Amino acid sequence: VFIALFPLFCCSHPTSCCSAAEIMSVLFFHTMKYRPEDPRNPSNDRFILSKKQQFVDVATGSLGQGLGAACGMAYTGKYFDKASYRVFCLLGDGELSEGSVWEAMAFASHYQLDNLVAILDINRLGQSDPAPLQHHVEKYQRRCESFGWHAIIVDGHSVEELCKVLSQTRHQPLAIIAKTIKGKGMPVAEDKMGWHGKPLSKDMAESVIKELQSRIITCNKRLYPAPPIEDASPVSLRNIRMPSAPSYKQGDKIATRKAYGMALAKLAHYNEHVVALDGDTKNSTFTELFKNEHPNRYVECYIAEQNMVSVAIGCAVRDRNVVFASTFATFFTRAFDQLRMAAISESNINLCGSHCGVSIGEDGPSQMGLEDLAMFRAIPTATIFYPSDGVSTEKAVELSANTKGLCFIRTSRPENNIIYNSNEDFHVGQAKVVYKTNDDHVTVVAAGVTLHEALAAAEQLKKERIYIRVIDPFTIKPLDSKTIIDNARATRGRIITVEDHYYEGGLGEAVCSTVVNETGFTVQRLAVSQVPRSGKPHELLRIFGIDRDAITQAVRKVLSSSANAK
Ligand SMILES: Cc1ncc(C[n+]2csc(CCOP(=O)(O)OP(=O)(O)O)c2C)c(N)n1
Ligand SMILES: *[C@@H]1O[C@H](CO)[C@@H](O)[C@H](O)[C@H]1NC(C)=O
Ligand SMILES: *[C@@H]1O[C@H](CO)[C@@H](O)[C@H](O)[C@H]1NC(C)=O
Repeated sequence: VFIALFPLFCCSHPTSCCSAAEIMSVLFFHTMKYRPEDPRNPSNDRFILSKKQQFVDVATGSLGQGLGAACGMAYTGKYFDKASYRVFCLLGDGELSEGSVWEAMAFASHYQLDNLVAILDINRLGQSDPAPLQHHVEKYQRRCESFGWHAIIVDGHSVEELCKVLSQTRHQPLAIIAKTIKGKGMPVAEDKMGWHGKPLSKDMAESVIKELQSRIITCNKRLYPAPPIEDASPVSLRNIRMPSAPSYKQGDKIATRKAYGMALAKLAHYNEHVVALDGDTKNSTFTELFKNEHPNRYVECYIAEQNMVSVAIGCAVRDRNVVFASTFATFFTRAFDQLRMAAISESNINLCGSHCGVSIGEDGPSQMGLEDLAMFRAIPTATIFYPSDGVSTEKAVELSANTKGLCFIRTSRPENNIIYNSNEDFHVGQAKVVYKTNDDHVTVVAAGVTLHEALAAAEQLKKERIYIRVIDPFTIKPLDSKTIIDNARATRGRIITVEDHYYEGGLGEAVCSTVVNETGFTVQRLAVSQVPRSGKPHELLRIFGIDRDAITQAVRKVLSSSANAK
């Protein structure tokens, strides 16, 4: 009955479903072990429908991402949960042109994910053209084998063959290469181009349903899936707290990227479900410090950032782990589609991007994160932490572990002073006024290295009896609108923002949109205006107009133009 009716469940893409009807039936009524009345049971086998429809654990629809998430689930099952559940991922042949699929294939075999099964629905056709390998199933088999998988070709419409191969397990991930016919069971559409994503007309649908119904044989045997082995223990990820306050002293110097690695290692001592992923940058992001202390909870994802984000999503599914994935901030841009889909999946993942901005110095423009704030600000479920010292970085890690949705922590390479006391309280959406007198003329909003430049500018201007207020937003999203507006009112609406990011989409634009309705406010923005080059960090801050001198000049200019306006 299921085989007959599955195509009708997905009315928008009937031909895509027809090729996979037997596969779905065998999986759900023969192979998979689960409690249908308890779909999120931690011990259930997992299923990911990568080829287009939305299913339980992760949203798909943007092709090529399902297998990476499946890898995260299988890695969790094998190495963290050490449980018996298996992970099944159904892929289309069209999506096999995505490079991210092959990043996942390499990951799965490297970590010997023998609890992972990929079923490739080779139905020959894509949306506007046949898939490049058409029905050459042996070519798919060779590709899978060369990636270290055990690959078996089957007739994807043979229930017997599917039952047989899906029960196999080896010490390798298993690829079932299922030769199928797109639109199978719909005579007008079978193996024909031009039917992708098209519903049948009412008449055609009726005749197809009639034909399918005639094939249903009634028998008294009730099909019921086998129950899972209940060996995945329940996990609580609530209220994950640091065991003690930060141990920095005023006057210490540390880069926020290093403070991040230390904080993550510290948090993991307190909670065994904190795990860290990195893409071969661990001695730059400082997740190396985590790996040294918790080697079994560190996952090296190698230089495959898209897959790293998908694996993170998979590890976080069903609240099994608190996941932190780190690389240079700028390399998350190539995983923007995965991040966007993480929001749709309501995934709870934490990301740390190091090496933001021109202040990284000599490594040059290709390594500088200058678009990351714009990208993360555009994601609805994202929270963006931009800590400016060791204390606030440690607080950002702790808050991130307890905040739903995507959390992004932006860290910097240069060493800077500790500015906060260890007992300072931090909250998402709460800014700090870090420099203030009773006679301030301008409010400066800055974060990371530019906050330290703003503090230096404040000292410099004080000598000229020009007083400024300096605000550390702590989170760029949500932005503490009230603190910014209240303080800027005290400086007659004069605001200057300074950021190590391009003008578009960063801190300055965030501040502009938060004060948009205030009358008499002016916002002057300092940011990076062009593609930068390599150089010494302080030289680059000067050249791109975001250092202490640029701030003092901007303050003088704002004051002289408002004096002229009177
Ligand atoms: C997309 C991306 N991810 C990460 C990095 C950071 N990174 C720079 S070099 C490197 C190692 C490169 O190894 P390999 O390709 O073997 O080059 P080689 O050993 O020849 O230097 C990494 C991870 C990068 N530059 N780009
Ligand atoms: C990371 O380690 C490698 C190998 O030891 C070294 O060559 C490289 O300079 C290190 N990178 C950083 C940023 O320390
Ligand atoms: C500005 O005012 C408009 C109209 O009242 C309102 O819809 C919007 O939310 C306000 N924006 C901000 C940032 O306060």
